Amino acid sequence: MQHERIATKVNTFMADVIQRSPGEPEFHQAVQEVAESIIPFLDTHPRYQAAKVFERMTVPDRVIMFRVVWEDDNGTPQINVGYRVQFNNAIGPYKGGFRFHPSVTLGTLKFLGFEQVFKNSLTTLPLGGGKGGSDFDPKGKSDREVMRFCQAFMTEMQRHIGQNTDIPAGDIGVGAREIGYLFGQYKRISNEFTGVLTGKGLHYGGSLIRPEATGYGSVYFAKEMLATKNDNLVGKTCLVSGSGNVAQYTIEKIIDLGGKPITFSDSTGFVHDPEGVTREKLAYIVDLKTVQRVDISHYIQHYPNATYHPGERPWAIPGDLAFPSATQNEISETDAKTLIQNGCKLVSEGANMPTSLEGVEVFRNAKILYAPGKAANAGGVAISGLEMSQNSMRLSWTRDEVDAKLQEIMKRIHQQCVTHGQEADGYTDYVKGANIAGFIKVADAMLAYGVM
Ligand code: NDP
Ligand code: 2IT
Repeated sequence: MQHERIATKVNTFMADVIQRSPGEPEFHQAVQEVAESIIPFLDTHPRYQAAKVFERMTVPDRVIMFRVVWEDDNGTPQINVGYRVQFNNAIGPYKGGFRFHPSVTLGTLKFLGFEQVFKNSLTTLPLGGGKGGSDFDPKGKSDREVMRFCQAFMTEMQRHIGQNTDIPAGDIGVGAREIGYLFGQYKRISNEFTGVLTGKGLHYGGSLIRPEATGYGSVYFAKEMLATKNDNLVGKTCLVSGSGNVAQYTIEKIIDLGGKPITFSDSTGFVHDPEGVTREKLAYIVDLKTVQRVDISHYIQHYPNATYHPGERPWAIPGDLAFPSATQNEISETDAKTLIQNGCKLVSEGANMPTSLEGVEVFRNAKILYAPGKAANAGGVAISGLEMSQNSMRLSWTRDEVDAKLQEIMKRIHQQCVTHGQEADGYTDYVKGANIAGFIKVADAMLAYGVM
């Protein structure tokens, strides 16, 4: 009965969200997952409900959308769309990455911006949430084309961001190369050297451990979850998806902590290496993806005991732990069931929303250790927050100092999830825990500001 009443409330809430944001299925999915945690919580916390704080949180503070025109190497003008979704700055300036990928739409960036608000709140740092990007595809472009695009994109973007207003960073398709071009153009136009972007190169204001932070953080979070069962990563077979920034450092930290990564993927398919990816093999993957910029099928020419599976994802390979680290909705309901049937005990999401709503239900019903991206991958933005601190202080911390802070932050995020997500039978619902903990801090700040 209680269950049905809540379901009706969630449906009514979602009908309103969908009506206000038609044609944005990923955004609806992200809101629905949070609504299922927050709406029952509001029942016992009427002051948030009376002020309609959660309803307000589903509408971005503002959306900026603009044309980006740049010249390709043949001198032909190319047109893309640029966006910045400034979702919520109740607890700090807007913070979140840029994604450059042909699939980017306003709906994609609204889902990412919405998730970012809760994630950033969980980091314990004073960071609001935002996301931006473009439908520009860096793949197959020359460095100079990428540079011209980044300069054209930043020429408009620069008027909307700033070190105390909105601090972008990287995401899919935006790595060290793109951040360099973007920061250079911002600096040129503003005539100021400030920490307006994070993920910068070490020689111009970047933080040690920022490139590693998302992947390392996701594995540290897995370590915390396993510790609640008196377990650890030693000897565990690990399924990783993706082969970009997050996947690379996830693989590295799994190796460091004694686990055995046996898969990785990209948009063309996945590789299964039953002998395990070693540090040497990882260096080869990094070279393929960031220097040669080719697909991962080349791996098996170098390591013939591995197999390449075009057009597939790694979830049918038996493994103890799963680290989805590529993109949204890469684990379907069927994939989730297969993982459980094959004995998977833990899922730590390095990617944002990699599991479909139905897949999440499968993991929660099976009561495995399942950490949603907004908790497990928050290490990246947390170290971005520490890059901002170092920029403001005009000094930089050592690798060990930043790594220690990252581990401490992941512990605190884990603790918040346990505090708000533990159920009567002792099971920790990390989805509920992350959503409620993230919500409270932002909601309390919004209440303090009155009606706006
Ligand atoms: P990268 O661009 O470095 O790597 C992305 C990886 O995912 C590549 O292997 C890419 O394959 C693959 N991929 C991208 N899109 C698709 C798709 N539609 N289908 C299949 N594979 C795809 O990005 P990151 O590693 O930075 O980001 C990975 C995930 O982690 C994203 O969900 C991102 O939002 C999330 N994240 C990133 C953070 C960061 O600090 N960078 C922080 C927190 C979360 P290919 O090379 O073929 O394109
Ligand atoms: O999804 C994410 O948290 C990121 N892409 C990182 C954002 C950031 O500001 O470092």
